[in-house]
Amino acid sequence: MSLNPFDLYDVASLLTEEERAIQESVARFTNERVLPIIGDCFDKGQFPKELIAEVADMGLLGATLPEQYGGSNLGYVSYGLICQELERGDSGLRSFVSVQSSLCMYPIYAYGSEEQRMRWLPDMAAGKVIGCFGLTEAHGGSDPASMKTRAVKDGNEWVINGSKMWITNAPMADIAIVWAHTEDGIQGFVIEKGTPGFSVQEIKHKMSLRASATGALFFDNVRVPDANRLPNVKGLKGPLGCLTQARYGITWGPIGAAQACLEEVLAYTKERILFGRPVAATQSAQIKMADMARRITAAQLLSLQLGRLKEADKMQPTQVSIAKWNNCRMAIDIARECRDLLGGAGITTEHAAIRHALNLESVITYEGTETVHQLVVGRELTGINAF
Ligand code: TGC
Ligand code: FAD
Repeated sequence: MSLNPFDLYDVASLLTEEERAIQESVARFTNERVLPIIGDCFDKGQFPKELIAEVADMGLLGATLPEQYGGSNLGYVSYGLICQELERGDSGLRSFVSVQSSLCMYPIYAYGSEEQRMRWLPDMAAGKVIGCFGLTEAHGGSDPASMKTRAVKDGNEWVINGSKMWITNAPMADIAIVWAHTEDGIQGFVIEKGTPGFSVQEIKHKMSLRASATGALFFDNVRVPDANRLPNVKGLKGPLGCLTQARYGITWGPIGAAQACLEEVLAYTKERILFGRPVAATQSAQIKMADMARRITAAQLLSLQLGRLKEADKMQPTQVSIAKWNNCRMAIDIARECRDLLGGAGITTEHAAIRHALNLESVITYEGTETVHQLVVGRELTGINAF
């Protein structure tokens, strides 16, 4: 019996029936609704907003949260598979779901009051309220503790000044989760669109994640009520805890991007006749594609075990760093090699490889650059902080 080239180790057999069903339904959505339009969205630099309602109807926003808050109460392996199948379509769509679920709904759920949960989460799960997450500032995203954004208490309100840069979903967000220094350490605030002094500027001319909306946030004496402060966390561990959630999902996403690239070159090299034989019949092309399959297989097993650790509440941030580093590196290398195997045809968005390769330049940078994750692992091994 021949093996599935995209699942050589039969990872599907390690999934529950529910997990397989979710993967299949998101895969169908990607094939039928995302792939036909995404090259065009990337060309035009547009996020496909028309898909938000469908993504919400499928229960993909806040998928791991309890149903009382609009979530789907799914396990973390299911969430990972959702990320994988969406990113097989495009990293931009997966980013939208990651930010909404792990960076916006998660902090409201984990650090918010019951009133805040009920106020925002059901509408966010329904895709009626879109969120963005403001941690990075222009002067140095790798070192968020150096943020300059400040919130000062004034009676029952907070006055926020500063700015945030490179914020996914910002141009279309109804609320922003913003992290600011206070007298009491870093705290999170929910800032609503239209609040006086709060403005958003779209970042244009991106060559990566073009089917995702990215912006900068500006706060000029923005006043928010104390009811919009997330009361249950203080310090850098608040935003870093959200990053751990999002990074976990990101370990799965690039597997989908790499699978899409491999699928494309397997078909292309069988059809492309050079020197009297298909490119797929050459030893060097086979070695390249075999090596891609090997790296994808290793990444699948890494993320699955990470997911099982997470479900058992045993996952450590260092383990997430290893998988984020490994799987982003695996996918960007594969996307670039696939672009090469497509020759000149590989440079347009008619084929997916260049779009994935360019997207992965962001994915390997955001949520902690490759270097940041290497240094997290180095710190774990040596006990010495080299940041
Ligand atoms: P450090 O001293 O290590 O830690 C400070 C406190 O935080 C705790 N902690 C964590 N908690 C949860 N998850 C983690 N991953 C954590 N890492 C650390 C830690 O225990 C400590 O708690 P406590 O109670 O002792 O105070 O902090 P550090 O200043 O040395 O920072 C280390 C470093 C460099 C790893 C951190 O600053 C870092 O991760 N930098 C990278 C920043 C980053 O990834 N930004 C991403 C912005 S969001 C984004 O990119 C979204 S992209 C869109 C999408 O997701 O699709
Ligand atoms: P810098 O931190 O300035 O890093 C520059 C270089 O220095 C990198 O190569 C880095 O690896 C290296 N470096 C850093 N520290 C060290 C060290 N100690 N030793 C050696 N080298 C080091 N942020 C948000 O808050 N919310 C979002 O929604 C969001 N979305 C994003 C979407 C996109 C498309 C992009 C590109 C970014 C997004 N980000 C977001 C920001 C992202 O998290 C940052 O870009 C990232 O954390 C890196 O920060 P930086 O760009 O300021 O680079």
